[in-house]
Amino acid sequence: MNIKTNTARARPLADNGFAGDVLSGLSAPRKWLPPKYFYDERGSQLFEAITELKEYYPTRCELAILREHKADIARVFGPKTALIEFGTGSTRKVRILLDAANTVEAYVPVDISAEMLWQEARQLQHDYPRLRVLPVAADFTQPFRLPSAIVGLARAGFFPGSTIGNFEPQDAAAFLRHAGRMLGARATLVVGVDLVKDANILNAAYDDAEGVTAQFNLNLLTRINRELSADFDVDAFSHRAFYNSDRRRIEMHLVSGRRQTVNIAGHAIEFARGETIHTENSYKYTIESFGLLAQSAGWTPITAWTDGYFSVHALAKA
Ligand code: AVI
Repeated sequence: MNIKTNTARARPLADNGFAGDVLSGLSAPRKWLPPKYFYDERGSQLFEAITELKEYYPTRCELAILREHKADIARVFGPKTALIEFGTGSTRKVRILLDAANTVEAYVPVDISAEMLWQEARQLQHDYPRLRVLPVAADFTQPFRLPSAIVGLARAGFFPGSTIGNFEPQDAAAFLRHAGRMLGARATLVVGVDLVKDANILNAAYDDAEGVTAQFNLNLLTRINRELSADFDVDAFSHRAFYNSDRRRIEMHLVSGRRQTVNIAGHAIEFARGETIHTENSYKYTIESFGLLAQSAGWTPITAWTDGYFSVHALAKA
């Protein structure tokens, strides 16, 4: 056990979600932190910067696939459709589909970060005045209430960005099942999925020459320092990312450069030299392996568009 409690200053582990998750992850035999905590304001800016890097191909490839096949993708939706986007950050990708799909009558962006959601929704409503834009501030991985204004419309889901790759495969299947329940019978779902490829390309995408991904990873420690009164010496940790070909995933870790003790919310966490905190997995699929995953979750693969690097899948309810 490498967590010690200073009872005078310790706060209970279940104090709040962030503190509880950090302390339980860092007290596990193999230390880990949930990747959802990357995205504070600075982390979101750094992720945007990652999407512009020459090494980070997924965003560029997905945008190009959406542009090239937008008419075919739009045909999957059918007449009088409500398009529901799970985890909308920016609306850059959905705009490509909206421009091609004149059968989409309502757009429901769902995101936990309410401020960005309202801002993007307001701008989209301004740019698409005939579309009903109905934002829902919610955790898209949990059941949420869809707006009553979409009653009577067909439902299509949109989950771009290969965010599904950040879920463990069984959680990805659970998410697809949940999306199926939320969307209902005869629904369709368009999902962006990154593909298995040469390890050198994958390694470079997650360990770029400018060190932006390193800053993104290390920012998690800065956030813990700020929000949980911790004393991580951020310079004493370094970024490590590599493709684990057995598990078909990129792993990101933060490596302790020396033996050290870090205090977090009154708890002392010991690090050996070289010990790592596992901060993210980014699973890669083949067209076939993702199709099988979708089938196991009650969806029928209809079409997949790909450039060999990235893929966009259309699924229909089985
Ligand atoms: C958000 N997600 C799909 C990114 C990915 O590629 O797994 C997060 C990321 N982590 C490092 N670079 C990008």
